[in-house]
Amino acid sequence: MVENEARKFRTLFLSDVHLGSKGAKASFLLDFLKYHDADTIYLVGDIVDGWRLRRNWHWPQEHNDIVQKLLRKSRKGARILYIAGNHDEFLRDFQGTHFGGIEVMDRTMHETADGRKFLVIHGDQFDVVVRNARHIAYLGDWAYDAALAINTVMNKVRRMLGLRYWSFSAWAKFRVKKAVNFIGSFQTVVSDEARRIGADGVICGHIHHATIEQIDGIEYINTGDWVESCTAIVEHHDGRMELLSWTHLIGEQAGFAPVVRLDDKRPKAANAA
Ligand SMILES: [Mn+2]
Repeated sequence: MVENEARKFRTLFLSDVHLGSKGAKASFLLDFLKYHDADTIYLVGDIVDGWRLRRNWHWPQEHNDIVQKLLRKSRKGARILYIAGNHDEFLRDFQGTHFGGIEVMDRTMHETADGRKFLVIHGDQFDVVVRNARHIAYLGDWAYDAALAINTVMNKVRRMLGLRYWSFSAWAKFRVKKAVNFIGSFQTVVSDEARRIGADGVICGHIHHATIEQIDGIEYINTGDWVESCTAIVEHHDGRMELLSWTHLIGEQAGFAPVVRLDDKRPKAANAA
């Protein structure tokens, strides 16, 4: 049936699924993966919520199904790259290795069909820079590098102590009134990094706030999440980037009929992380 055929893109970017937590909208993502395919798939961090799994094992069949679905796409020829996030940072110890055909790394560069270079990174690395942006701008490059190193060490120690990752997004959400400013700071800091390494843009996740926008000449793209907004970024075969929102797709494109009933458990629209 033509209407049920998957849409095939050049690249698909997903992040912040948080499998292993009760918040993961696994059935929506399963449905999305059924109707959306790509030559290359980037998992942009926090796909598995290791921090939560350690405390409270929550792994229903649907979460397994997503892993199986991705592995099947890999077997059928899709290249899958898994960029580690802070919730699945255990993967950072396995950089450069392969799991069932899935390549693991901390960051990478993606080149679009029309030749633009995008830094692909989860984004938690910049939490500490965001918090101390003013001081670091004043102190310069060495403070910036030191801040990144401190953040890594601090969270490694927290992990050893069994503490949760210090989450920028949770912190920003806690300070609701200022959240928009923090999202703005995050976007600026991550875009600065893309500029620093000579990229045209950046594709990240982490703050659960999907968008495609220009920030001082850098194309800032955030994949969003599958906890609240259920969003993904796709690259068309001509290099054009598009933000897909599953809640919009199921509403507007009857051809992609969802297999799950959505009447009573429709996720909220995208909002500030
Ligand atoms: Mn994160």
